[in-house]
Amino acid sequence: MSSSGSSPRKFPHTEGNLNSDLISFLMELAEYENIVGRNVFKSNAYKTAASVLASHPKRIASGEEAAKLKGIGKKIALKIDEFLATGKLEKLEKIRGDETSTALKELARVSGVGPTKARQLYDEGITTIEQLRGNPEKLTHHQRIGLKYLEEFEQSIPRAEIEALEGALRRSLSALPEPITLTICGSYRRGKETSGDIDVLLCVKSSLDGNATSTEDPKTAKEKHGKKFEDKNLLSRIVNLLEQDKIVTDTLSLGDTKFMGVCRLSDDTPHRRLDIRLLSPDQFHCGVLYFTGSGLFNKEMRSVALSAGFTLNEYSIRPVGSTGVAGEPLPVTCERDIFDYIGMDYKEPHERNM
Ligand code: 8DG
Ligand code: CA
Ligand code: CA
Repeated sequence: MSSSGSSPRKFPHTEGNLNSDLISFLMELAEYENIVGRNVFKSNAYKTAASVLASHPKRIASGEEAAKLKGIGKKIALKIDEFLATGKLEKLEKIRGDETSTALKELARVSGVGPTKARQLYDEGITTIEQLRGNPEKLTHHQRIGLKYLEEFEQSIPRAEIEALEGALRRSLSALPEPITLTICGSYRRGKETSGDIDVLLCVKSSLDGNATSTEDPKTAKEKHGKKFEDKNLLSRIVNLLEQDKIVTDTLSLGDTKFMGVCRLSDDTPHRRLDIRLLSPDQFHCGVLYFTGSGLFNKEMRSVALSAGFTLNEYSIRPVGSTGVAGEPLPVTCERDIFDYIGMDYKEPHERNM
């Protein structure tokens, strides 16, 4: 999320929600704190409050009532009171009229331009997208591609298009000699009707166990291979194949296990942001859990894990001893195992939309 920045499409779905006016002013403040204030902590506090209201079944009548909900503090309650009483927020009126804030927000629309880069550009006298187009030398490769497809990347992706793309990806990958499993995660896996980008997780059986020689202790083998794939070129072979098949059109960055780029289903559909991760079988389920999100759900789940004595990340779940040192990764055969370890009721992907 850090690299894509905050954009309107990230806002919770507010249409028809009883508190949609409150949610949208909270998300506007979250965006302001992220891009202009560069305060992730404050930004997240607003995002959490917005998400709490998005899943609240009743219309909020006062700040006091809102403050009773977990995730909404006193300061936000005061803003809710001000909004309910006057229909607006003094702070937001100021922000909207402020040229610096407006310029920074505008620049941060570009994929790859985060709060720091936006500020740097602004300090160099760049305040509009048009000026940015006239000064491409100020941008990295990623940011240039972000600028090139600015309007296309801002269009949300219908579910049916991702379904079709999933089929196209599978057909393409079937040309590889090694069997690969493909799971599209992110908002798509959470059942959303539209998505901001496409998050693809790939898993191959060719890594750790397959490559350790029979006399090698598996633990030594793991250390030696550093959890990387023996075939360092696998992901670039995959990307080449997707380019040949006219699915991938541009590369933003490519490593051994992570690809960020651009794809297109056909000449009639917009260019879309595509993220691909290559995971080994032992990392797969923690990876699927993490990349399914939502980001706020992950945050919540990690804190449940910590209270239960585990540390959870995109690769593994590990017990944390009384000394605070994390132990070896625990065996995981499905997502449910992870919920079981930490004593949390299993949630289907569509129940993780917070
Ligand atoms: P969207 O693309 O439709 O807007 O929503 P999304 O699929 O939920 O968001 P995403 O930005 O594509 O991220 C995919 C998942 O990755 C997200 O659901 C949860 C996980 N994730 C975190 N933290 C972060 C982070 O800091 N950056 C990114 N890129 N992903 C993160 O939990
Ligand atoms: Ca996504
Ligand atoms: Ca993504």
